[in-house]
Parts: sequence; C-alpha cells; structure tokens
Amino acid sequence: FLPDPKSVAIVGCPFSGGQTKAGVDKGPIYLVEAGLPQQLADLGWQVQFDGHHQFEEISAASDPPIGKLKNPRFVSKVCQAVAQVVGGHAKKGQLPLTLGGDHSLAMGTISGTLDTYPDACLVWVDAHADINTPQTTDSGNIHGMPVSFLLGLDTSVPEFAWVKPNLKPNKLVYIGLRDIDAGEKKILRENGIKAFSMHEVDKWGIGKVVEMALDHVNPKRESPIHLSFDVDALDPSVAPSTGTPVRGGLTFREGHYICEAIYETGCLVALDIMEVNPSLADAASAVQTVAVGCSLARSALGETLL
Ligand code: 4U7
Ligand code: MN
Ligand code: MN
Ligand code: MN
Repeated sequence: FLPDPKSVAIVGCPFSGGQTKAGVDKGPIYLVEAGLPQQLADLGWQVQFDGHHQFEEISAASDPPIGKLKNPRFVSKVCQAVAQVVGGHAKKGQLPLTLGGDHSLAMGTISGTLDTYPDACLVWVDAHADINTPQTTDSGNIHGMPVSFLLGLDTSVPEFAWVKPNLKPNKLVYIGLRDIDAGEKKILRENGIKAFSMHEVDKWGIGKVVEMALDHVNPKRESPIHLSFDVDALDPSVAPSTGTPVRGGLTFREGHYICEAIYETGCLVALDIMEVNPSLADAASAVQTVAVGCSLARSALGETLL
C-alpha cells in the first residue's frame, strides 16, 4: 500500500483529556526526544516529524460532563482534528505514526485510516478492550471508549456524531486483554468480536495467537492494517510508566513479536503508540517505558527483519 521509498509521518499528540492522570501528554515529547525520528530514518524510512500538535484548549468550566463522559467536547474536538491530520498523511501515501497521549486519540487516528482505506482492519493491543459506551462506562474516562464510537454502538451523544461508524466488528481483533469490564464482555459477546486475552497467549503462544488474529481480520493478508498499541498491554515490569497498569501482561518479546509479525505482512498502513506517561513511577521506569515505546515502533517499521 505504501510507495517506495517508505515514508512515515510522526504525529505527536500531547493530549491527556481522555483520562484523569497528568503526564500522558508528555509521552510524545519524550518519545521524540529519545530519538525516535532518527531511529526510523536509520531503518531506511523517509521521516517527516509533523510536530507536537497544539490543541485548542476547552476549559473544564465550559466542558461539563455529558452523562458520565469527562471532557467530552475537548476529547471530541481533538480527535476530530487528529482524524484530519492522520487521514491527510495516509492519503499522501505516508504511514502515520501517532504518538499519544491517551488512547481516546485512537478515535481520531482510526477514523483517519478508515476514511483513507475503507477496508482496513484494526489490531488493538491492550490490557483493556476500550469498548465501553457512554452507557456502560463506570469511570467516564473516554480513553476506555474509543472502540465503541468507531463501531457506532452508541449514537446518543451529538458531540461525537462526526465519528463515522466505519469499523465493522469482524474487522477488529484484540490481543493482550486481561482487564475487561462486565459491560464490555457483554458487548464483545453480542457483537461476535474476536479477542485473544492473556489466557490465549499463555495457551497458544504469541506466534500462533498473531497468526489466528490475522487469519480472522485479514485471511488473505491483502487488506490494510491499522495497529493501535497501548503500552499497558505489556507487563508493568516492562512498561511501568502508564496510567492503568495491569499485572500479567505481555513480555518484552511478545509485544515486539506482534509488531514484527504485522510488519512482515507488508499491510501495515498506520500505527499508534499510546499511553506512555513519563510522569508515573520513578525516573528510571519512565526512561525504560519511553525506550520500549520507541523499540515497539521500530519493530513495527521493520527493525528486526533480516
Ligand atoms: B486504556 C476502564 F474501568 N475499563 O473504562 C475504564 F477499568 O486506554 C479502563 O486501555 C480503561 O488505558 C483503560 O475506565 C483505557 C476501567
Ligand atoms: Mn487503551
Ligand atoms: Mn489499556
Ligand atoms: Mn492505559
């Protein structure tokens, strides 16, 4: 799908409004400061660093909750802008690499991808399913809901009416789940959405799980793939500095294997590295988590291919 030489556009999204912990907005700045653009150039990619996008603030005072949703207007505005930016790069034949920021941003990135590649599939790597609706959410944090908006499961909030329900349940697959709310389990079941939790990773091994995941969403390995990677999919010993860590996660190698295997398909058209929060845990943990975020991105862009 991508022209040769391969070209990547790095979209920094210093945004934290989809959840309540400060610091996740610093994620993209740290990832870029750690040298990610140059690392990708060293892999042979043409790299455009598209900057850290400055989002027009909507003050909390003028953005009261809608139902349980926190910062709804702000999240919506930012994601709509991100959809434009990501879609614009994709339409130019670039691979947009979005650096979060919290995972609500994926509402924007995936909207941009699907607008460009309507038959794209989505591989969502996360400890969480992020498929709560405005009705099922307990926390009201929108980073736990982007998938439900992309699927069009709930259209009751006019602020999010711009999100086209372009994602079909059979074009979505999860890897790494281990903390799913009861309401989310029901949604997964009722929509027949394929998920490989940590139980399946233990049972089959990561190689088989990725093969089965791709067989489900992309059996002929000929449709475009959007990979949305929440670093909390990794075990907290591997990626400690993130807002919602859950023990029992992917090892360093399992996480990287997913990225490598998706690169190998030649179908990757967009990548998100989300939820790096350098302000959480200690300084050494932050350095470690940022380094892991960079190396996941490198793996997804072909680093370990011989
Ligand atoms: B993340 C949660 F209740 N499900 O909705 C929620 F457990 O992007 C967590 O994956 C969401 O980090 C986590 O708030 C969102 C909670
Ligand atoms: Mn997530
Ligand atoms: Mn998560
Ligand atoms: Mn998280």
